Amino acid sequence: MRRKTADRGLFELYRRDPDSADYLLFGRKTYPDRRGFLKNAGLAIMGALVGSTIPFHRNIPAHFIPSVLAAEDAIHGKDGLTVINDRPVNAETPPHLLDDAITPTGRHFIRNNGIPPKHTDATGWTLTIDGLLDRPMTLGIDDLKRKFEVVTRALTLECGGNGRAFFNPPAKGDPWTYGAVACSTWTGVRLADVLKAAGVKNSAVYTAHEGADTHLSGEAGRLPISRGVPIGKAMDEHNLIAFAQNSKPIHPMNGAPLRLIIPGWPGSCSQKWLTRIWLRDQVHDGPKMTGTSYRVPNRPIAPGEKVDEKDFVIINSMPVKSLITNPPNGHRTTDATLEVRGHAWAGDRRVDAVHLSIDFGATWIETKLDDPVNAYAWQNWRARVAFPQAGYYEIWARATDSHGVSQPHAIAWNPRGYLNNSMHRVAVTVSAA
Ligand SMILES: Nc1nc2c(c(=O)[nH]1)N[C@H]1C(S)=C(S)[C@@H](COP(=O)(O)O)O[C@H]1N2
Ligand SMILES: [Mo]
Repeated sequence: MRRKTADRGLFELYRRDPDSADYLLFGRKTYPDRRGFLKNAGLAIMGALVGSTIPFHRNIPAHFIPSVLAAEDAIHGKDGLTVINDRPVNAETPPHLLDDAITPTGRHFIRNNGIPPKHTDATGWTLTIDGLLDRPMTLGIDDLKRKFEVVTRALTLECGGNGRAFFNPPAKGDPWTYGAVACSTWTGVRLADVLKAAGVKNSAVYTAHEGADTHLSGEAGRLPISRGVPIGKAMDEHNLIAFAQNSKPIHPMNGAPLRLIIPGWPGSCSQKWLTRIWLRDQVHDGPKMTGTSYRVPNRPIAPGEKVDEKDFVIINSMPVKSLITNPPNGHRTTDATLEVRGHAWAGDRRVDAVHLSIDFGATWIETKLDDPVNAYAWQNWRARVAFPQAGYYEIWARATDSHGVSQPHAIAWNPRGYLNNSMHRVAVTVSAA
């Protein structure tokens, strides 16, 4: 039982089975009056979460998640994020807080698969590049800065599971809604430059990334996640080995002091707390590379359909998508016109257009779409929308990529809840002035 609580956080426990979560934490079945008595392990866990003893713990109701976890300053240096899991820590950003062209660090989502390292000092941190290379090397962060050109770029990072919460039947995993996406600026050296200096052998086909975080089980040497990309993608000049986020040291939860940014592909390729890049002669088979992790069926399937594991393929480029960052969902106004704005991105592609509808898709309004500030940055768009009369409206946003592919209405369902790029909808109620 202890092990169960150690492996999963409160959020996950309560999502799966609230009564057994109560049993684990409160040491007994839920009573009809819905009050519990936190004791021993449960009390210790709850205390650790809130960072203090809980004098009135006897009054805590069943199915209880401390509200401090949902409070704005629950994670130091983060601002307004919604915590969706505490172990591992996972937090997303409400769409209206992603309104900035460049995402401030405080609003960059957090997606952890394990326990972040305690020590994230840049001094003494090393990155080993080994495997199928002519010149394997171990470099400090100062070595990277000295030996390679330092570049700064705005790069979009989106979790492969963003939008999972809307899958029906539900998909197992963190229930991200809209906000597991961000576009901060990242400063670092090009992964391609470093690999070229190390001399990639012809036999190398895939990278393997390792970080300093630890597995939830606490087992020494067991990695929570280690993904990689094909050499072709690895050599793309837009990938960075980054040591700064928005011109400051990287936030500890976003991978300080060193991380990969592989833009356009699932966020999971962008290893945080980076310690090693290993060049392999086969598709990497590290944790979360195999089975159904970050993989989707190789053909469209019906919601809930069972698919053989051999028919799953690794996700590469993320699909075209957009987000409405103004107005917030549920906006009420007496104004007959409104500036609607947001961002759009399309994995390895560019976004060619973003259209809005306020009549449930009958007609579409073209928005003014900016070029990306650099390749792989999301593109900002805006439009002035006029509402014909008072009433309830939904604004729908639909981006189209450079290959003419648009966002769908319906989710392309898959068992693990990846790649939901269905249109973002925001409710607006206009009342007479
Ligand atoms: N070492 C390590 N790197 C990691 C992860 C992790 O758990 N450990 N999570 C990955 C996933 S699934 C995503 S979506 C991105 C999230 O980056 P962020 O937390 O900075 O937003 O980091 C990736 N890199
Ligand atoms: Mo992710």
